[in-house]
Amino acid sequence: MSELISGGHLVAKALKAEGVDVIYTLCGGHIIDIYDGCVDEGIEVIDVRHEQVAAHAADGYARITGKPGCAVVTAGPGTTDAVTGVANAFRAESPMLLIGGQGALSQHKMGSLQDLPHVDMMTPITKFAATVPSTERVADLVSMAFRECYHGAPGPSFLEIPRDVLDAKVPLDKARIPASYRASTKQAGDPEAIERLADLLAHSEKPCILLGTQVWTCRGTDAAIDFVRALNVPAYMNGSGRGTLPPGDPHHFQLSRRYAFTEADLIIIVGTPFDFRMGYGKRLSPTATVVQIDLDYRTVGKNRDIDLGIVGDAGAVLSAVTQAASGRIQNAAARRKEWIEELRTVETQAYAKRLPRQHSDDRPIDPYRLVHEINEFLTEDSIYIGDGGDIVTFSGQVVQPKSPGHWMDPGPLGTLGVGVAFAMAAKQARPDKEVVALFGDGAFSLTGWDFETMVRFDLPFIGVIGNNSSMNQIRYGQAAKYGVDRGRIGNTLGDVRYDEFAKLLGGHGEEVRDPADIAPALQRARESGKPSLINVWVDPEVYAPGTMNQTMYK
Ligand SMILES: Cc1ncc(C[n+]2csc(CCOP(=O)(O)OP(=O)(O)O)c2C)c(N)n1
Ligand SMILES: [Mg+2]
Repeated sequence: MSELISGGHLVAKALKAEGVDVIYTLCGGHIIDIYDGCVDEGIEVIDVRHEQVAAHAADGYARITGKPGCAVVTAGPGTTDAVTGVANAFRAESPMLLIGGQGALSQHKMGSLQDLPHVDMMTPITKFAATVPSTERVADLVSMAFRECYHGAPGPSFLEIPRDVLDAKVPLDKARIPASYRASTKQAGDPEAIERLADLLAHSEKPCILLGTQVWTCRGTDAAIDFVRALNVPAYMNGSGRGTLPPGDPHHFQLSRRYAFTEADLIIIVGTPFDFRMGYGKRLSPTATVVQIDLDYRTVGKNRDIDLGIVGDAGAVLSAVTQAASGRIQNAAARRKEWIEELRTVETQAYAKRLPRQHSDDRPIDPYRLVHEINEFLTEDSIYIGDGGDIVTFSGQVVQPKSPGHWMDPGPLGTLGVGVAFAMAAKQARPDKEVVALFGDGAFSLTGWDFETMVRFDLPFIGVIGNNSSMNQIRYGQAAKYGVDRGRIGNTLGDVRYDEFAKLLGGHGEEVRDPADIAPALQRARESGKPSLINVWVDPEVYAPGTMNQTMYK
């Protein structure tokens, strides 16, 4: 007779087949058999303090490793707690699998402990959500859920496994355990469209390209670099696409984006939707030729008319275009010298205008000074994470990751509380890297208890709290609308010593009030080799330009 195997052990085998080597979890009686399977398969179990963190960590793991992340949570409140993390991954196009427990099938609709309609709840925020109907199908459905994560633009999947299905044992030879079940996802785009884009590039005097999140998702960094260099195209980067080119690269531009989008004759948007971050496409010159490249057919041409749309993998498409254009581009590329110089002038002027703020000696500390110090502190091996409101808006302008894939922000859901989870996943997946996270005090408080998990698993990172004792990004809008007094309702936080909190939990902590102390404190945190929090008191009366313009609502 064939060996018997339980559902939890089948989950672990399927995770192993997918290459997943860690799960993020918070325990519950419904899911413990999965842990037992993980022991056999050598899969690490990282147990966190809140299920939201488990789901964000799975999202972060996917971003860092290029493999799907996995979070395992118990039925009912375990699963509802994880909803925000799944939703964040959904908007950020991050492939992850959430496995939720469920009451036994034999007690279906009887009011079992922690029973909820999880699949109904998860359906609108996942690419795939299903119940595993039998123990034999456990591994089959896990691999199906992973495959669904990669259909079009990636995203999360959800599976609930009823307790009796998970705990039951079936003969190993009756269980389907897929081992090879995925097609290549690298579509190079329609060859005719590639030719057209090559032609547009050959005739363009003032092209520019925006390298979005999918450039990193598709691991298209080298292709993007070849493209901008071979064709001499200035590049802007957003989301996880930041860092595709290093700061100082002749094709790296950031502060002149609005100017470029107004003046360019050809704008190529790669792997980022026309959502609020792009002003829904409204901020692009109406006379420019606009080309959009995306993994998802549904994203191309949405919210704004385009001249050419290409569905495909960012790296594969850009490589094909570079190849198609080489040979016919020589003069065209040389002609762009002036355009590049024009943008560089705009860029340099914008930088010079801000520099005094970045060097400000003010007390309380000007947030520009804080983010400037952080930017100076980052090395090629620092993964930077931003988690907060106004303080992170400042950092978006000033902090430049030095390497591809070294920038993490929540993405278009704008979820506060991703920071500790992303730090956890980044450090665990890439112990050779340094992790630097900037938090708003409001954002940190949402999921900050998981600092303890970082201590417990010995995952050192450098955490900085831009502490203004407020939910400042919201306060600005309230004060503008209702006046300064009424503008203080619902957005005030205490003067909390997050450095003491870090020490209480076994980490390193320091408080900074003087801007000259920021750099030495960062250095000491680096040398401490511990999870750390530097509590930097920043001026609550200073707001980022993006917050003052309320651009996120426009
Ligand atoms: C989970 C979640 N809740 C609420 C919001 C709305 N929100 C956006 S910015 C912000 C203030 C954040 O405060 P903090 O992290 O201290 O940053 P600050 O703006 O003060 O620099 C809030 C509450 C959100 N984006 N996410
Ligand atoms: Mg704050």
